[in-house]
Amino acid sequence: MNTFDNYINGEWVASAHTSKNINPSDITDVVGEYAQADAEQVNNAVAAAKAAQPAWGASTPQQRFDVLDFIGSEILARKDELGRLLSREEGKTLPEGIGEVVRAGNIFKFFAAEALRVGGEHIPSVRPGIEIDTMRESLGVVGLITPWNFPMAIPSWKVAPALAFGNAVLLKPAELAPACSWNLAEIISRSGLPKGVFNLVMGKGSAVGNTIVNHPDVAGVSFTGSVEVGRTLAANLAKRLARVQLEMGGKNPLVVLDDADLNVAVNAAINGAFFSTGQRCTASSRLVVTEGIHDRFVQAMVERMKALKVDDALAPGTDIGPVIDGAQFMKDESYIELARREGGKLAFGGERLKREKNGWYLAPALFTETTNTMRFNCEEAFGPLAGVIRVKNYDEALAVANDTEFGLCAGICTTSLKHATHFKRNAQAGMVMVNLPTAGVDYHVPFGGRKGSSYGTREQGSYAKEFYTVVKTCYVAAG
Ligand code: UN1
Repeated sequence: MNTFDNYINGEWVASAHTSKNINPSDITDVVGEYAQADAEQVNNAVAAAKAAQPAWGASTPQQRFDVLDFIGSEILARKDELGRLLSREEGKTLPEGIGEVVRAGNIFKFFAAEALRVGGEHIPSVRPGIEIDTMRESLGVVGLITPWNFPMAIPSWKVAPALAFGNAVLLKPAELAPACSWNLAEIISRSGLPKGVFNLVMGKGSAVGNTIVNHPDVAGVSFTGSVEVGRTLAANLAKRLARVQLEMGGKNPLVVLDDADLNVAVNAAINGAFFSTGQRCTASSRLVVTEGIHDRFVQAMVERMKALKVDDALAPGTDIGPVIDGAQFMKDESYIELARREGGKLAFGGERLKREKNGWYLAPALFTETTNTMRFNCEEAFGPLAGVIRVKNYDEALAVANDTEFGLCAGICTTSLKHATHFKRNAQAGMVMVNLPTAGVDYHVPFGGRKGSSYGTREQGSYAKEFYTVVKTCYVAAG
């Protein structure tokens, strides 16, 4: 069995304990054993990062560009191999896995160029004889804690801006899918980045994550994961006045109006609710449908769902791969049971599927006759489950869409410019999609939400620098 070590201060470091990374499409297939860092190793990584950061923070934009460009180029060149590894460890289909790797490569390319664009401003003072400059400096040592559902893209969209703006990094990937981050670390180890600037510390949130969060030398933590963990993390970081950026759950509405193109709406709903096994914080889990199109929409959804192939993520033609593991599978089943108890009508799916390989296969489930106040429509399940909520008209649809404690994405399918424009302005979400799935975003624009979905500044695009830099304002008396 292959064992994969942590990467600390430019060295591969073994740990006393390891954790098995299991292929959810075939639970007899172990991807590898991944080291679990202990507190001492995390502390060593923080010390290495702290020692290495000032020099990296003072490096030229060209040096940073070259390192990030190298990483991006290698990821893109190895997209098929890394995409296959991603699908094997996470369970999304091979085209989705390769797509995610390409996205990660492009993210590094984007931030390579962002390193060249860190400018400042020159502002005349309101007082005579004084000149003012604003500039951006690195934040310092940052902790990056990432989830299993985008094991290549999310580490990349945190690591790339962190390095581009001169920070030193501790990356803690999710225990369930560390292989992509390990490969990212291996590429980084050959990129010319000075030792200590990037450290990979794998292991449990309760051990590795907590040590990072509570370490006085970690200036900020960017986290993607659950609301419960995010809340505790923010409280702990606020106590020591460290910077925090959280991306958490969603209960994203996709509104379908009477005037929608039915085919467009069904494509958006199938993709948004069920692709990547529904394991996306951007998934469309609430389908808010006006009564004139409701029955046709449900019928067309069921027809499409019958044709979806749920199987091995790596098999050609698979539309939906397995659920990540047994615990998530049981959570999905408990939400299916909850929807039934709350009076939802199961229109399709929801049962465990037997396939050639022994994996966590779940038929995507669609519930109708649900209301927005059911717990099923309030809590994020993180599985291939969706509830249809029937509404009278656009006004009710908008009110239902906004009636949630989350606010990541909101989608609408309509051919009315008036409703699309009104929805863009009035949806209480960080991202709005018109005639598109709520999930699946570009890599060069800001990503983030409102209310319980996000906390802190936006990730990605040119907005990423708000988290990874600090602004300094300099006053100079000219004469
Ligand atoms: C996407 O929908 O393309 O964890 C990205 C998540 C999000 C990323 C979604 N942070 O699902």
